[in-house]
Amino acid sequence: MRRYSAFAIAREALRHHTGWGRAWAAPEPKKHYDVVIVGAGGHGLATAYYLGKNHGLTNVAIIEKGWLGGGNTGRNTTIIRSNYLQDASAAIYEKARGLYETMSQDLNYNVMFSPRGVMMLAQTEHEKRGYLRTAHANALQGVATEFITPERVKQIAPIINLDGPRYPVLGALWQPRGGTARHDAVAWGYARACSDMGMDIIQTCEVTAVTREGGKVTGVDTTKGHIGCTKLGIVVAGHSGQLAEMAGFRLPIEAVALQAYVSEPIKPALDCVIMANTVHGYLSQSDKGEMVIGGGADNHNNFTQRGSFSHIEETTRALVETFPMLSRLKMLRQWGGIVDMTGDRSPILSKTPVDGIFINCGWGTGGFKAIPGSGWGFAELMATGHSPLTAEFGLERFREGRFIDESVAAGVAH
Ligand code: FAD
Ligand code: PYC
Repeated sequence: MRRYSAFAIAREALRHHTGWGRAWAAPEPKKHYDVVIVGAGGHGLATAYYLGKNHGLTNVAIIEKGWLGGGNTGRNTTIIRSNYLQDASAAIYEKARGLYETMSQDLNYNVMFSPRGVMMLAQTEHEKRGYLRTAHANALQGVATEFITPERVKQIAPIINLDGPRYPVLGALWQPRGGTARHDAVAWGYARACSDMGMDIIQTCEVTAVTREGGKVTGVDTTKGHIGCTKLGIVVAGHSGQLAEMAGFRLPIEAVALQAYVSEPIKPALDCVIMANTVHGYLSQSDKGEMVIGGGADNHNNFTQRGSFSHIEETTRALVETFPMLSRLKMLRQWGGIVDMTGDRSPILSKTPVDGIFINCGWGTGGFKAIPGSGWGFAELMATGHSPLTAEFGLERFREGRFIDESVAAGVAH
């Protein structure tokens, strides 16, 4: 792989940019791999990357039915934070947040990590008590958050109206090193690094069946033929239920559309991320100047990857009391992604009833922030059979009633 650098940009500028190579190869599938990952979203690609980097496993294929990063990874609103309540969650999300800090250097790819700070507004007494509790838990977990006063909120985000008649701002849970990153770049950076390690990323190749023999995985049938493997990682977000069915087991997962939209670009007005979870809305401002806005998940199961007028109306109405300037903006475009929801709003990173098959799903509305930590832990689980990062997130927790309830920290209404 040719390294990207200031020197390389200068050199290419002098020769009309004719020397850039492909960022990743487009190979035909081989007959057999040590590991096949289904799904070239952030979690699938990060898993492959850490399988190679941390465990020396490079005979790996990542199979994607569309284009890499074209699922939720390329559709999210890019918020990164680790202010979760339970220890197991804080550990994996903080691991991920830490890896984001150095991801551009690690991958030699600018993922535009911007630790601009994330605040979750407290707009009811109940919410305030909840965030105070989270701030205390985070202090014990080594996650840097604090509960801040309304005055400090206003100082950080002057566009806010603290004194709404229904939901005045009572303070906020503030994570100064939370922020955003460019979502496509995260997928592209991992893809380039995986390809450089000799892994095969096979796009426009849909997995249609999972083959097994004597309770053990043997491979997958795809639209490009049968591909054999010793280990299989299923990392397909909203399609996890279908893949599990192909493999012969069931998952406690529902598929729901989550939508977002952006406004016309305006001059810089907001330099942090704000989530207003009581009213179901959140916003940040992109580098292009658009207000990036989202609300709650659709309240019915579906597989549509698009937005709806009712969602714009509902979310904008919820936000204008606290951000009156939004009422003056034109909205530009909207979209949706299919998210994979568990009952406790925590992910599943687990072995499965089929020998050799591992599942990584259930990130629901909040998995972008987790991509590097999830990839790190899931790769360790697949390579060695155990990872301290994923140990609490096994499928057996649903049978044993050991839920990891993160419905408040998830931040997005379900
Ligand atoms: P995906 O990126 O969806 O990748 C799964 C891939 O599997 C897809 O590319 C799909 O095509 C492929 N696939 C499916 N079936 C098959 C098959 N049969 N064969 C081959 N390939 C298959 N999270 C945050 O942390 N912060 C946010 O601000 C945030 N905002 C969001 C906003 C929206 C509107 C949405 C929709 C999600 C948001 N999320 C956010 C959640 C986050 O985007 C997801 O949790 C995360 O991207 C999931 O990544 P993934 O790799 O698991 O899934
Ligand atoms: O998990 O922070 C999050 C999030 C924000 C918007 C959607 N998910």
